[in-house]
Amino acid sequence: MAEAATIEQRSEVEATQSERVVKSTCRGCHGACGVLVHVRDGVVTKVVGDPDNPMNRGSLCSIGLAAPELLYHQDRLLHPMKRRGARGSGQWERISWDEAFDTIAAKLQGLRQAHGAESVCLVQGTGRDYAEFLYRFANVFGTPSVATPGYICYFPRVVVHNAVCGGLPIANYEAHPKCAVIWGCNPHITSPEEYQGAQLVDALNAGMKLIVIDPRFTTLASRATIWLQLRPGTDTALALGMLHHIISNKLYDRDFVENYTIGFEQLAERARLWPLERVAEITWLPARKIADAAELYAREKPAAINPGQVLDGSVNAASNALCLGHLMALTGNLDRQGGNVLFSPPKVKTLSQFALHGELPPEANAKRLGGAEFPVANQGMITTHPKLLDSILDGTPYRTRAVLVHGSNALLSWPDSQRVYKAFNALEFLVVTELFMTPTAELADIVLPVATWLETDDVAAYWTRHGKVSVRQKIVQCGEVKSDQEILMELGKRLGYADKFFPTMEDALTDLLTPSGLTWRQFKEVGFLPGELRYEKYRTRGFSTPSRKYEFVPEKISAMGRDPLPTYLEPPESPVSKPELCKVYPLILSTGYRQPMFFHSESRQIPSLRAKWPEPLAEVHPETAARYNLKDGAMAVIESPRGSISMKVKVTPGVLRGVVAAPHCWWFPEKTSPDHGWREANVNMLTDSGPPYDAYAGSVSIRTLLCRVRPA
Ligand SMILES: Nc1nc2c(c(=O)[nH]1)N[C@H]1C(S)=C(S)[C@@H](COP(=O)(O)OP(=O)(O)OC[C@H]3O[C@@H](n4cnc5c(=O)[nH]c(N)nc54)[C@H](O)[C@@H]3O)O[C@H]1N2
Ligand SMILES: Nc1nc2c(c(=O)[nH]1)N[C@H]1C(S)=C(S)[C@@H](COP(=O)(O)OP(=O)(O)OC[C@H]3O[C@@H](n4cnc5c(=O)[nH]c(N)nc54)[C@H](O)[C@@H]3O)O[C@H]1N2
Ligand code: SF4
Ligand SMILES: [Mo]
Repeated sequence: MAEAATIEQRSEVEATQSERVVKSTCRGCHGACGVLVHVRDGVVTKVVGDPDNPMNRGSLCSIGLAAPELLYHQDRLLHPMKRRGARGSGQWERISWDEAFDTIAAKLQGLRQAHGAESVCLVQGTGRDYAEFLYRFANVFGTPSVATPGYICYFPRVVVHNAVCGGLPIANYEAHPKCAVIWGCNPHITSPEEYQGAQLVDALNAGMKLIVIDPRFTTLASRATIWLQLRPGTDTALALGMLHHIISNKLYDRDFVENYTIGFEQLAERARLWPLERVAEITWLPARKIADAAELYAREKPAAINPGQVLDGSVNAASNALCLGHLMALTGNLDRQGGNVLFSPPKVKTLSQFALHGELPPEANAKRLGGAEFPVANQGMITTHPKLLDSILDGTPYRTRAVLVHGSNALLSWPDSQRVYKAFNALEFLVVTELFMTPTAELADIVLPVATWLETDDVAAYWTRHGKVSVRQKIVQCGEVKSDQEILMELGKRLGYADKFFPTMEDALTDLLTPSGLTWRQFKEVGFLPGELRYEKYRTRGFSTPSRKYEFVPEKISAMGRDPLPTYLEPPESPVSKPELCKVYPLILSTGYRQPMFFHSESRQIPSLRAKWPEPLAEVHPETAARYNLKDGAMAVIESPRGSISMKVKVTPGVLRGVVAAPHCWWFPEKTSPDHGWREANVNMLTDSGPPYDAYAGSVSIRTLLCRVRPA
């Protein structure tokens, strides 16, 4: 009975008599929706949206609403486990936390002594609020190896935007832009990084115009003023064409360009190489439509650009970020209300402060796998997956022998799954900290049961750049689970670094909150901490760049020895770059469109969510279907030079002709064999982890490649 409920900001772990409601923050995805968690007799009964939270104002998505199903799922890991049989045999034995920690600590000590700290790699999946603890552990232990998807997701744009303007500019939906460019993105479903879908929807309802750049007819495309259905992987050419059009037609903001930027002439010269006719040929878009989009974006002010991950998971990752930054700057939409804003963070420690980045000795830092090759990834302290696989399998430039995974179902989400499988089998020691026994966890020596967000105290949305943090509270405890933060702190202590890790989680969070002057307990009362909101800060203090201006030719990128101006490379596998291969694999495979009820490989075991989307659907255009004899609802085999998978066909006029759009990370937890069907419909069986890579960030073309399709 919600009416009788009292709202408490306190975390209570023991059972109580009546229902209570606790404010917290969801972490079913990247978003940070405020929630009210209803608890009766110590049991979470439901999770609803918090109307007072400015991020979501009461709305929640299906993943958030299903949180109690996740929390109490019968298959959750509740105790540490040690593998008994061979890797992947599915034979496990329960052990105590003491035994687990002692075994891991002894193994890591031994490896460090024999082969150096760099023989141990820490792995994290997508951005999560424990990144600062993971890095702290790695830095204190002395390994430069922290492998994350950051090189194909988010960090190319973070580092590049930081070079051009000193921060990451975020679409300011709250201030209702007049126009938004949704660039390979589905924010109302994905809330990627800083964005909250709910705010975008509000802005749309207030009359915001949309330019949607997507080979698929998405829900947002259906509301677009202009929909650019481009050939997958050609975004950089499109962006260069838009830059060219805006410059050559003098549609740019002269005041901003003259007073607050440097390098305009060089950019103009580069852009001249990209006349619309050339761009039209590459992108398969009509030149007139590109011009219309450029004009709409340049004229309708304020306007915001909302980039998706397709721009990062590309061999053009850095160029894409350069182009988008330049579009924002040229049109004067940078750091303007309703444009793309450089939000000031709330007063908490930065990730690098809390993570003690300064503790990692320079000689260890210099050993980062791929560090010299990929300066942008190196600056983000990211080891790329391909370089880690090379290190494990080939011992180049040294051998990685142990991996500690915190939140990655690597067999599903990393490029080139067969190679990941080979590599994980070749490891001396693998620890996986997980919610469920995933196909990746099945390969581990030790599996540690992790807490959900309902079982974790945390400063939520810590790593994002929308300028807000909010409280996440430990409300219940299932089995013996511990949060990633607690696990990493305890392991740090067992390795002899008690001085670097805190006596309790409360102490750690109070330390993280130091600049705010709040203790963790006080923060729980406050619940929400915004940074200072100020627009057009450049007018008084310039941009945080070496020149204090927006840099069209960023000095920091030049200093990395990379071209500071954007250029377009064809995807490594495309009808243009590989015409011979295209005769055998004639279709473009676009991987990884997000489904609203699954976060990557998660939720496939949650009944209410799986019922809404029971199986993976490969989308093809009716003409493509007719040509390859594919029937709507029938199974098809999709093949690339690397492998073969099966998915159900969805015939829809909404996808570009000649393209197969397939979701990523599909596995089948219901299959009781220890591989849980990870090879069957996993799109990364088809992707490649080999070169070419983005020369700045080491990204791979994980979302665009060639394939062929036939009825199963
Ligand atoms: N082909 C293709 N591949 C892609 C993509 C694509 O579009 N196409 N997208 C890429 C992108 S952008 C990203 S970011 C990556 C994502 O890749 P990952 O983040 O590695 O995603 P998952 O493989 O789903 O792994 C997450 C795992 O963490 C577990 N988990 C959930 N919460 C926690 C927690 O709090 N602690 C711990 N320890 N575990 C937890 C889940 O059960 C799940 O098994 O995938 C990439 N892979
Ligand atoms: N529900 C849910 N939410 C998520 C995730 C999830 O797995 N599920 N993953 C999270 C993560 S880590 C990330 S990085 C974000 C990603 O989130 P987004 O970037 O918002 O979304 P995606 O669905 O990956 O891709 C958006 C659109 O890009 C289109 N697209 C494909 N190829 C191209 C191309 O070459 N160019 C252009 N312009 N468009 C293309 C696809 O058709 C798709 O409609 O979502 C986050 N949120
Ligand atoms: S959008 Fe993300 S944070 Fe918000 S309710 Fe859904 S899963 Fe939770
Ligand atoms: Mo991502």
